[in-house]
Amino acid sequence: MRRTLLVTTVVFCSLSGAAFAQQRPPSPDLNKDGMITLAEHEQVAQSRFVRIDSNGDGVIDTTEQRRVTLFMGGRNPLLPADANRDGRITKAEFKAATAIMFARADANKDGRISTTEQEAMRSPQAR
Ligand SMILES: [Ca+2]
Ligand SMILES: [Ca+2]
Ligand SMILES: [Ca+2]
Repeated sequence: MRRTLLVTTVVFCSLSGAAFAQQRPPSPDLNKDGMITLAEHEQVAQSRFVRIDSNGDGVIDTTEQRRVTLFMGGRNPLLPADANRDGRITKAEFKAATAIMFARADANKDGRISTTEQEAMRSPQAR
C-alpha cells in the first residue's frame, strides 16, 4: 500500500513537472475569438501529443499511456485513439482521433466549436 502510494507520487511529480504542468490544459482557442477551428484544435492536439510522447519517438507506447492513465486516475483517455489496437498510438492515429473528437464536439457542423459547444462537450452527459 505504502509502496503503491510512493510510486504514484513519483510518477505524478515527474508528470506535473513536465508533461502536465497545468491541471487544466490551455484553451485551444488560440486567437481568443470564442471559436475553435479544426486547425486550432489540431495544433493543440499536436502539442499535447509531443508532451505525452516523453521519449520523442513519435509514438505513444504503453508506458507513456500508463503515465496518462495514472494521472487521469485509472482511465486511459487515449485508448480510443489506438485504431488498430496494437497498444501504440502513432501520430496518424492521434490525428484521426482528434478529427473524430472535433466532429463530435461540433454539434451544428459549421466547422468551428463555439463556447456553447465546448461546454456541452465538457459536461458529463456528453460522454
Ligand atoms: Ca514515445
Ligand atoms: Ca496503434
Ligand atoms: Ca459548431
